[in-house]
Amino acid sequence: MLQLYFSPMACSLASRIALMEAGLEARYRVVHLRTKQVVDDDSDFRDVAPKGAVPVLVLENGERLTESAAVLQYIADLKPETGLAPRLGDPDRYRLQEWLSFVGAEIHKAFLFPTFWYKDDGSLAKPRARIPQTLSVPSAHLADREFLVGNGFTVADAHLTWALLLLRPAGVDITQWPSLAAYLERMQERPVVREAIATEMALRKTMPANAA
Ligand SMILES: N[C@@H](CCC(=O)N[C@@H](CS)C(=O)NCC(=O)O)C(=O)O
Repeated sequence: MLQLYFSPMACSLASRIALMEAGLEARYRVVHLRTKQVVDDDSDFRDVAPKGAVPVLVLENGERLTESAAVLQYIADLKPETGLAPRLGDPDRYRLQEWLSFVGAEIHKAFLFPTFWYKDDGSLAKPRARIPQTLSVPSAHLADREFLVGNGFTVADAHLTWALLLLRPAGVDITQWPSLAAYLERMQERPVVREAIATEMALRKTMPANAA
């Protein structure tokens, strides 16, 4: 069975959403990000993942896959009929990768990650200054679209949904971008997305010293 190492409401939420949208069973293993402890057996997460970061997907053959963009596409490709990713060769596949990279680099690492992990000694001013320009891109794109790519929900939507959810605790009010706020509401109306968030929010309450 697939296994997903995750931490409640971390970027691994997108992988949980993808697995659930694909109807794939998985064993979900909680990682405490600050202590790097795997909660169910007290083992050291760094033995599984030297990067020390979630998500990690353990494949059926035992190999471990990291990096959200890769994990999300792998999950989507296990169930191509769900349309969670355009098929290889479809030009929209590159649009999907474009959005996965954008969310991972320009939103997650550019300002979500520093906001959650670094003490604000003034060093967050520059990452924060980038937020309006960065968010104006998906905001304009979604002004007349329901989804990021094509006409259906893809793993890029799972990734962006997670990032938008974390903006509020990061102190960013997304109602400044009405199309993003409306998009987030739409995504949260999806039963799977709602269930995934509820599961992880409940778990998060049991791990107060965890991050992100
Ligand atoms: N580039 C990676 C980033 C993964 C990442 O930074 N995960 C965070 C949680 S959102 C994490 O586990 N951080 C713990 C750490 O870096 O020590 C990806 O997109 O999957």
